[in-house]
Amino acid sequence: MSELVTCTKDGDVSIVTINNPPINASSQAVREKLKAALAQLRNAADIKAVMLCCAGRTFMAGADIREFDLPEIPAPDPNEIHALLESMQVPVVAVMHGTVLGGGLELGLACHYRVALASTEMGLPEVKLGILPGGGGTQRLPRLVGFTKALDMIVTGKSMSAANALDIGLVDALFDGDLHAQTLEYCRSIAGSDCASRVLGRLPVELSATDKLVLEERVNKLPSTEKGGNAARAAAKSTEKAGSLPFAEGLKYERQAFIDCRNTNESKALRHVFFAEREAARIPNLPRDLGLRTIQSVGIVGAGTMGTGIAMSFANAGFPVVLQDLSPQTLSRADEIIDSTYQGSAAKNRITPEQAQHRAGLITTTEDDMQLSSCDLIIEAVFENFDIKKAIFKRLGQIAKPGAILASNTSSLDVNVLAQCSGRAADVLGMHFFSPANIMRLLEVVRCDQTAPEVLATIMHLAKRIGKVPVVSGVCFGFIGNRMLEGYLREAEFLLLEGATPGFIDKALEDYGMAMGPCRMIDMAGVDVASKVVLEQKKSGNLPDDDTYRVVVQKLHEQGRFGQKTSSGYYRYEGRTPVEDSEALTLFSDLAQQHGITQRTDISAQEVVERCLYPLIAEGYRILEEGIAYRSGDIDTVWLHGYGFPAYRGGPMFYATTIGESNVVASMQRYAKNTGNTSGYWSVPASLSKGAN
Ligand code: 3H9
Repeated sequence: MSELVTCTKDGDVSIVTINNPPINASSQAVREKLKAALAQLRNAADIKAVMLCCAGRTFMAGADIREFDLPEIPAPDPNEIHALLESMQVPVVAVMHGTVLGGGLELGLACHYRVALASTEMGLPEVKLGILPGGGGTQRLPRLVGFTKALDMIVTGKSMSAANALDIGLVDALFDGDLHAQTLEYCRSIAGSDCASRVLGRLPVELSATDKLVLEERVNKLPSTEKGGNAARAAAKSTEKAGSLPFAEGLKYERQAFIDCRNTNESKALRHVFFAEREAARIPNLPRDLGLRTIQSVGIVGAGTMGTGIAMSFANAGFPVVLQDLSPQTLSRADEIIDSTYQGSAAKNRITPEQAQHRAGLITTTEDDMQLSSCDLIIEAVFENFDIKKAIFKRLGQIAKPGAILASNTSSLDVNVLAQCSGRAADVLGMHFFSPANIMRLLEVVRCDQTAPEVLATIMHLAKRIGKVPVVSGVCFGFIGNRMLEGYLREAEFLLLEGATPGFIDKALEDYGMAMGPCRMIDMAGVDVASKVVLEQKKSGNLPDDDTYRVVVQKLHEQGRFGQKTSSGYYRYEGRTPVEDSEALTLFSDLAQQHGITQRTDISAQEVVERCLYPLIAEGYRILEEGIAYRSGDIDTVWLHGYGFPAYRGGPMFYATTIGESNVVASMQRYAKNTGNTSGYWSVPASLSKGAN
């Protein structure tokens, strides 16, 4: 293993290089070596400047997040390193490239000068981990770039380009090309300069009346402490302290606030999410030397909303796509959607007009399925009709070139059966995109009984190339996400029958943090679509054959209340705004009466949240027991990226551990008793009971 920190010399410039791949995180070992290197350089009489660089793809991209689980940050403390840098007798230049984030930018702020490659991105993303910059970021940045600009970076956690950083004075010079050689020259130009005047902690910072107003407005717009806003609020407060406390006191304040944030559930959840997302992309027990199949072109069968969205996902990443459909009308509608989507993105300056044209040009629409035969990957995305899908897989098995991967975008059908129909089951898997497929990042990659390991690995790798967050699921009804959703929707509907209104249920769950409550969600996705799934799945025996099971959605469907598209569903709609509808409420109470369900007025928000979430969580435990998901973090990733579960709660499985599995079990047992349900809806999975003991 190469040295974590090396020290070399070029004439009278000393070059300190950190080498801790992949992102040069500031770990205890890195800090220890850096401290030793700086201590040596303090006494070197023959140097005129120090370059502080990082090897590999990036300058330091932050503190090692894993250290935050330890009771203390192991010594030496980052602030000790920063103080050493500031007290050097010769100018120290931070030489930045890649992604200079968090503790990495704080390291740079402790240097006397900062130079960067033009392609560098920099920022203080700590709030995204539920913490705040704890290595002086909230105290030094306002002194360098002014209070308002610093506040913006610290509270949003957003990165900025090197060009913007130069504009606001965060970096002193930008270089293109040979960063090392140009910095050496730069070092010689500043050799002998007064570095004490460049120590940021010594600069004054005062908050003007405007700064104070900006601060107030900013804080007022933040989510509450309980709803994921704790870190951003603490970060704003700490940045404010730069204006009111002496530097050393400010550092102390910041550190305590950092520790307080680090210990919150918000931060624990967000750190869990960070690692879970990365872990989800890993397939356990793959042979090390497994080769991937080459994917350079993609075919899609079915040019409806899903197929078109999937086509754009690939075109966005530069893949040529053949989008095939038997209906010329569907194809011309797809062409229109593709053009208008890209033109819309160009109009909003998200992409250039040239990019829009290029991306649209990558998608060829055709009625001729033989054009799919040369594609490396073919994704079937027709509507959920098993017979049609079976026929398509039979045909794809015949026309696809050898080695091509065949995927189905089904959300509910058995992909193992489709694999058999193709006659080449090893090449087949599921790719369950979420709608709108060109926007939503989640991709459930469904591994079938006979999917070849390299096929699964190829698609996981490909998913990352098109910017998706892939999660592997085994084959089962609804895969990970929709299978868990079922219990959630079941209870939402029972609550409607028991007398809760759609508005009350949605508000309770949105207050909990869900992006959208269940009633609004189905109204948006389409009551007709949801009802058909229930009907089909009841027929196939995947859902309970119980008269009351999801009877509400079926009744709404029967009444032509399809949701937003017919301006009535669980709600009635004024434009896009849902309004509580007395007709719908009467429909629910009539249904309750028919099924002998007594309505009550004592349903609390807490009951709504527990009754909807606990069946969902319990299903997650079953999914793990059955090996459908590899890890509980995978399940959390599905819920965060596919269903609007609040990241600051870490996902349903993580949430269960924060509130205590024994509490989940006790509540489930209570609801089993109170609701008097004997259909096993409240049965507790063995692993959840075990976790509770
Ligand atoms: C901080 O700095 C606090 C300080 O203010 C104060 C302290 C007192 N730690 O994302 P990738 C791993 S808070 C540990 O796939 P990319 C990651 O898990 C921190 N590990 O690469 C993965 O491991 P594996 C502020 C980390 O090229 C591997 O590195 N900084 C860390 O797509 C590659 O990561 C941040 O929040 C870390 N800090 O993206 C930046 N970062 O291979 C967080 C990454 O085993 N990091 N790993 O799965 C990122 O945003 C992205 O990793 C980055 C690279 C953009 C840098």
